[in-house]
Amino acid sequence: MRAALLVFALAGCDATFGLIHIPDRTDAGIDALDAAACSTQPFTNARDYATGTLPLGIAVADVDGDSKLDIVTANQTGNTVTVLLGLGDGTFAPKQDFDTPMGPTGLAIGDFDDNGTQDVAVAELGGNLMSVFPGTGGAFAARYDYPIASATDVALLPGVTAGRPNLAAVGANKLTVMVNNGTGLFSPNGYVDIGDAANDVHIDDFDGDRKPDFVTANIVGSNISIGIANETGGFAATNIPMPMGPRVAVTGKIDGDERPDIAVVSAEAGMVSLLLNTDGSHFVPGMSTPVSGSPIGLAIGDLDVDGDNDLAVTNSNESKVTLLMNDGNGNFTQNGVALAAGVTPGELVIADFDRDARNDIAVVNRTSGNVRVYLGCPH
Ligand SMILES: [Ca+2]
Ligand SMILES: [Ca+2]
Ligand SMILES: [Ca+2]
Ligand SMILES: [Ca+2]
Repeated sequence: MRAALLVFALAGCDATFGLIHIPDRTDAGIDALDAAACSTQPFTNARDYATGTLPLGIAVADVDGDSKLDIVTANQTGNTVTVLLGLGDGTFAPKQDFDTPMGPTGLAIGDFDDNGTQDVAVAELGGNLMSVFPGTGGAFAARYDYPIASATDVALLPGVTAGRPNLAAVGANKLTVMVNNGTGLFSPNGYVDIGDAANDVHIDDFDGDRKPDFVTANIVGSNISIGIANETGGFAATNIPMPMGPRVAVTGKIDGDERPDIAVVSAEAGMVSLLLNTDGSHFVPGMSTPVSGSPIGLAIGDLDVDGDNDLAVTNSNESKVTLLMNDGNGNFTQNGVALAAGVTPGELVIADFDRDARNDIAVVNRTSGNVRVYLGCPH
């Protein structure tokens, strides 16, 4: 597809100015160039899309219901949520911004009121608020703001109340469960004590009982908290020490069995660590991989189409993204050269934006104030 567009664009220039030489290059020739570039770096085709100022959180969903994935960011000093609507070919329309009250840092997307549109929940560290934007299919109805003990990040707790998701907001040393009343309105239902300065929360079912469990990465505590859901809607939480400064803990199958494992990135220690799920309630340390440049973002997904989960890490001080490839057993090796990012790359996500069955990567560049999207090869 890219080859065809390239030829068309060059032909257009020639017709207008009559000066630009059209290379005698066939689609097959361009495909060969693509293949050569792809052999050393499987994510070659990067584009930037402006967001609000200081984008911290990023999430992916089909916000406007056109079956094409969209990107949403939480912009702390911009005090906005940016929506980038996907065009389905790996490119995105210019941003639309929606105002938030108090400096958003993290977000979650889901259909909270079960009306068929994607809604957005935003954690706002600046005001200890959680705001909910009911989706109208590309835009949002009037926002609801919920005071909360502390909110740095928020995640969906799926299917708890009549199929409608609850939300788990984390900040400071608390996880707050926000219970959905069934219409997309939420009320707090107590706290779970977790490690200090929780920066990130992810949800998975670690013990296979179909009740969603959580993991949080806690910067000051230098630990992660794993919460296993009990029969009464509460959680039994355990803190596990990690290398200094954990920022993000993601979940997914890593070591070849069916149980979800955990990968953690620690910025000050410069380390990606694994915790392998042995029986649903016990985790053993796996391989540790040093990563330079104050790594603050981590995403999990299959980056080389071999069926197992790989990792993408942002090296925030080095303006790049490092890819760690899984051999299927939880042993990771760095793949090729790192991807060039903008200034201070932070959180990132892995998804297939151009619908070619190869995963792509989107990263927020905090200082640049944009999202860089890399398409998986070949294009
Ligand atoms: Ca869409
Ligand atoms: Ca909805
Ligand atoms: Ca569970
Ligand atoms: Ca793709």
